[in-house]
Amino acid sequence: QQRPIFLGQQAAVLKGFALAQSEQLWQAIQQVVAVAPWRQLHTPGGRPMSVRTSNCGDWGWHSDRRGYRYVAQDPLTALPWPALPACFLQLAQDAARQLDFHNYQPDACLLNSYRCGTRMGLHQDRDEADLSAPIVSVSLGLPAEFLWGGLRRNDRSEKIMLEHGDVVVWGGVDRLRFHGVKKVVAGEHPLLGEQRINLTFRQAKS
Ligand code: MD5
Ligand code: FE
Repeated sequence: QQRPIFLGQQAAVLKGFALAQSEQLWQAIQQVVAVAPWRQLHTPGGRPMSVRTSNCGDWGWHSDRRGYRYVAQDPLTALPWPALPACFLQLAQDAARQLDFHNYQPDACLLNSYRCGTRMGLHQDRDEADLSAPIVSVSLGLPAEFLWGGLRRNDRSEKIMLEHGDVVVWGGVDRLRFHGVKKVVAGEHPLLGEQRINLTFRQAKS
């Protein structure tokens, strides 16, 4: 494992950190979405998001007319979200530890699937109770250009290419940076096919 590539004081890319486990992660993803299928959420304003999502863990991130929030049950199936697979938790905690976040207990994992043309606009992640806990993001499949901004929407943003197996940890002073994902370019990944999947680990409650 190479050194972290720091983007900010407390945010860094761990290049290829999940590579050795990528087949195991892909198996676990398929088990999660067999129970909690991919779906397209709508913004509180009623627009469909272009990304497809699912969740696992105690809490799942959801968005609809009533707003953004974490819910314990999948609104699509009325079932509890699938448990966080052991390999997910291990990877998220190992990655957080690389940046000295030692008591990381993610209770939510959002899965995002990006097909060719899918993007995610600039936003902040601020629906979590404890904003001092880091977020860990794992990129798999097709590459994407990630936009890494500042603490204000209009601050300049930097472009970073995230590839299969890359893990990013965002904590502390860098936790509330604006960020987004540029349109994913068509391609075929040998393991995941025509998509990019991102796993986003959060400590949603307490
Ligand atoms: C993605 N997902 O590639 C990204 C990875 C989302 C989302 O942004 O909200 O589903 S997570 C990137 C992230 C999370 C928390 C903070 C910062 C970036 N940041 O301060 O830049 O699908
Ligand atoms: Fe985000």
